[in-house]
Amino acid sequence: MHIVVLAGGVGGARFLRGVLAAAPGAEVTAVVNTGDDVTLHGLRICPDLDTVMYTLGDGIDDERGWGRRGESWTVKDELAAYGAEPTWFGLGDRDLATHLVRTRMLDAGYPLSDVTAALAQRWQPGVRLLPMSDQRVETHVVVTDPDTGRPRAIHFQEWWIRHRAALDASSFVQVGVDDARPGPGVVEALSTADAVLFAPSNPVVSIGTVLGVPGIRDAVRAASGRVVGISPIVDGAALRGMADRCLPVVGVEVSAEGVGRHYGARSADGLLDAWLVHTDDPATVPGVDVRAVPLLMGSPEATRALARAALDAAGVATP
Ligand code: FO1
Repeated sequence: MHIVVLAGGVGGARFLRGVLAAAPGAEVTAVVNTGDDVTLHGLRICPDLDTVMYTLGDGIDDERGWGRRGESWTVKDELAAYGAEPTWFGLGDRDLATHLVRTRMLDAGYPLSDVTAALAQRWQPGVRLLPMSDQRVETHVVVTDPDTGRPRAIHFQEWWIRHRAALDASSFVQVGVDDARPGPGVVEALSTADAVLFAPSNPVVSIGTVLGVPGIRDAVRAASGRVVGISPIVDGAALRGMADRCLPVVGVEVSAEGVGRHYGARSADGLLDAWLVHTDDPATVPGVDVRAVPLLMGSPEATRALARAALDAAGVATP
């Protein structure tokens, strides 16, 4: 059985852990958002790929949800002592090795997909980790500059980390997306998938960015298996991250129903065959099989149960 999961960072990584537990022995491919990627201190950093790799490789700091367990911040403090900006980015000493290896391989001419496979050799995540694209696509956020009152684009990481998404955003721009192609293996994976799952990741800047790579949306619509999404919104609020700060920017209601309608029904030029919403959080999405199940991933058992519910909605048997 071949399961393909479109995923972003923390929520996507945790959901993937549940998929592996729910379908042991299945081939699982994760198509991961790279729009959060950023170059800082001369290093290329891929937050969502690293979060998935560390989480499934058991190196993640579970409390933060990103970066390494047992991390130290000596280099970060030394950079700050030099006044080397940005000082707002959490650059961990252990994490730094990943960025150094990745940057060296990218500079040597290896595509991101090869670099990711090389890094995953160490971590053995148990899924095939595919960047959504080998071409650089970066999410930038257009905000009103507090000093000048004029619109300014800042990198998503600055908006997310430095400003905690508190600056009102007027739009998101995926810089480079027009020249991007699906990464190696992505279209093939989708065409052979018995199930395609949208993890409960940010539907705008994570899942939305993946779907924005020319060719990926059509590949999902053409997938042989059923397409099942999991709502990242419960009772009108984001479970984690700041999807509720992103949805209004693109004119989508902050509700399970709003996000489900945003993805749309595959039978009507949209993407979904089924949509999982939280118990007691009803939603009507025309043309889509909506199922109410517990969405909170508070424990490995709950996460596995959620993944089983998603695979069940995809018509895929799990043990
Ligand atoms: N998130 C934060 O809130 N603060 C940080 O300082 C931070 C650093 C960081 C470093 C490496 C990495 O892989 C992720 C990091 N994140 C941090 C999380 C990251 O910004 C988000 O996980 C994604 O970009 C959003 O999905």
